Amino acid sequence: ADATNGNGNGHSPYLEDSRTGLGVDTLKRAIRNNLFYVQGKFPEIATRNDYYMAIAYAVRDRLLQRWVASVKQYIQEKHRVVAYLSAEYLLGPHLANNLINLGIYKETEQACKELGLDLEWLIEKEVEPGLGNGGLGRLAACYMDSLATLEVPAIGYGIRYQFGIFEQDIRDGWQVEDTDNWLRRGNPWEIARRELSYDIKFGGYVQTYLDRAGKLCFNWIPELVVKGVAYDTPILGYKVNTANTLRLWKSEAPHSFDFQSFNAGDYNSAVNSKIICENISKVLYPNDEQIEGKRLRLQQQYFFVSCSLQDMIGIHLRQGEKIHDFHKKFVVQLNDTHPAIGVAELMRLLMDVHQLEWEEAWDITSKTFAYTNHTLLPEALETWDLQLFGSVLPRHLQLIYEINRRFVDYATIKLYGNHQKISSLSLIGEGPRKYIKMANLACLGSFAINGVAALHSELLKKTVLKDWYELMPHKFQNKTNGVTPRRWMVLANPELTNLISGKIGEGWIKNLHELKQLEPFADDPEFRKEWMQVKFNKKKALAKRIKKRLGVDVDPNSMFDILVKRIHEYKRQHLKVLHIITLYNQIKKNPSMDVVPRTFIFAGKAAPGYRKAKLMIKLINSVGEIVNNDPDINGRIKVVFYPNYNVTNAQKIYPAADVSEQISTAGKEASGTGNMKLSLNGALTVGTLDGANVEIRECVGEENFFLFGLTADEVAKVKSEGYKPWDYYSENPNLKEVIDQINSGYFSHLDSKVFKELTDSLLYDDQYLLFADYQSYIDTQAKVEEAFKDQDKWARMSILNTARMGKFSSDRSIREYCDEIWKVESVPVTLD
Ligand code: Z57
Repeated sequence: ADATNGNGNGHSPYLEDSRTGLGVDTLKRAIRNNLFYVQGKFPEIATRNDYYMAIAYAVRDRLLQRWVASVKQYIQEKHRVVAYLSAEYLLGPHLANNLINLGIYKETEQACKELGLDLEWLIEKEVEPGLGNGGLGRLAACYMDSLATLEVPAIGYGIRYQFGIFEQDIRDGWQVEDTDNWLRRGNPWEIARRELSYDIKFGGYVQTYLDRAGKLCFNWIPELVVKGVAYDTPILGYKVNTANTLRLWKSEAPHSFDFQSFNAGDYNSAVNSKIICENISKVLYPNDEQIEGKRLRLQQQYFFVSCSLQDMIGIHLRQGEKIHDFHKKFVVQLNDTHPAIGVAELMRLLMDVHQLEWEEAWDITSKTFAYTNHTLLPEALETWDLQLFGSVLPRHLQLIYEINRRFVDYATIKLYGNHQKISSLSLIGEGPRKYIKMANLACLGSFAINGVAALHSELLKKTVLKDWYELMPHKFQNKTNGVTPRRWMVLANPELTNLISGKIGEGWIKNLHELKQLEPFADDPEFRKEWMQVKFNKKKALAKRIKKRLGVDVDPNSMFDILVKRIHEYKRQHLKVLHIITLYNQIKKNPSMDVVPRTFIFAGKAAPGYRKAKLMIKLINSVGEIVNNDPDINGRIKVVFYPNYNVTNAQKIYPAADVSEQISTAGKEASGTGNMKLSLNGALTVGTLDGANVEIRECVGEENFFLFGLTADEVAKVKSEGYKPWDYYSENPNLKEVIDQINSGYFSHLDSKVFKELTDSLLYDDQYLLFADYQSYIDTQAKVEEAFKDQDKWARMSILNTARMGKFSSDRSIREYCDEIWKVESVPVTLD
């Protein structure tokens, strides 16, 4: 029967076994078998989740086949391996992505259909693993996809949080948080490796002693030992056999857990200690670009980094290699400073466990690590109170002191005693309390340091890492971020994918530069029509979701103006609100004016402890309530706050965007990646010259980009001359009206105090220069409106925009990392 499946995979339908075959009938058989043998169910009583699981396990079998082949290949041939260390991986749902990468989406859809199932409906059932906050965690996920697609041997290491990023709900306009119990229905995508575990020490003290040869030795006697257990998730590349490993660590009480000896049989404290151990990987800290300085967070960082480094050393030694060659086997990428403790930990492992001398240990360590910085916000640079640090990691404090002593000696000579520079470079900060500077540890311990967009990398060298750049210019590089076109186009926007592939073939999915071939079609009226039709359908689908979730009617013919990202003052969601109120006032004064109907869509989470960010959400919703229900407006502008922004929702929002809002204060957004996803999906950007916006504009052409606002240099200048927001306020009647209106309680049932904290900061001490950019933003939005009136021209701009996004594939980013930092090569994997 399978002879007619026509799946085009080149697999013989007759020889397929139900464990690995890719044909429709084989998949059908696998799904039916799994329902019975894995879920213990039959169709009459199977639930939606049972079917989801049955399909997931069918897909997993096919992943495992490739995963085992990849591991075999890597072991036999002893390749150099990338270890990506990240405290966050914001993966998004697995099922549909794996179907695409396996090349069996259509076949599975058909198999489901023949079983009376709707694949899309089952895909919607998946609870996404939200093991990250925002851009940084999502970047790690895109990079795992590209590493596998480029067939690069790589392991991603991180933490298996039992609770990921909180779920956001909106009540009375305010954000409320709910826990993310993502594992409640089980996780078919991971495999627990019970046998793969490491003991991790915390607290206590360090004994020194002389060994028989008279060498000074260190013995760390911990107060607490925790076991880290590996949970592996295969990450399959797109239409290749490479399946890499994402290895996440779960904390548990150690097996040698001996409550006889140290708890004297005290059951309660034994249970208590077990809870303390399990707490370490319990929950993701929900801050993006904001540090918390909590003991448990430091424990999390050390926990996963120590597990990972011990694991790498184990892999290396089991291959019969020498510890001295560790840096030749592994290159370890630090995703921000969260895993930077690895520098001290590798020193400890090499010296205290593997008996190397300092010089050799340091030589290996400083050839192993490379560091990616993701922020220019000085307040986001991670530091740890020294006392707290010493109480969690006493041995590492000693090591950091010694690393620093040697470094300061070197720097003193190099810098001829320039004390200010030396103290800025020191790993230890002095103030009312001493603290450890993690960025400095990362810079010193790494052979390469990179920013995540061209502008960001330049600003790093001029500002936050200036002294490091002057001392070690050879370490500094740029690696502009990218996003995976598999998830962000093929999966999120199959309609546009088909339209594109129909014209230029499918090569662009692996080589995004090929999108360039679309350019000529920007002038083809028929293609424009089809392009806009896809956009319209995606807008209709989103409108339907908005209606269902929020009860708000939005018109898919209106311009969808989209601002979705974490809520933060520097990202300036409140600047967008000032624009909306300005527009509202214009219409109120002249209700018959000719206005382009717009739907303003916001989404994003605020860190639970970030009061102003939460207030921004309340402001958006309050303005929405007035605007959406004002008869003078008559539905011409609508404001929507779509709750619980996550990967799943992002996949629905990006394809429906006409306008992409990228309005951070110049010099504040390191790169941005949502800007890339939106632009790839044909949205036109309204943006400042910040982060990767600069490069996006260069690629799409300035005539296809709505630029506004001060440049990073101008921002610095305005600040140095003393920014006076009050002047802008008093000199701009429209701006004044908007602020006064918010303060009058117009949007808050006449309660004039609700938003005071926000408006006060805008009026008196705004770090983010909203008022300085206000008029420029308003003027630019008027141009957006004009442009949208000419739908034919808009279609042309939109097509060109997509056609010119080739640079922003994470495949390009990863290739650059491979060639210029990691020095690793592709290793094709064959199935036997
Ligand atoms: C985070 O998501 C980012 C930077 C950080 O320092 C932390 Br902590 C979390 C983001 C940047 O804000 C984005 O501009 C950037 O695109 C992203 O990291 C990935 O590089």
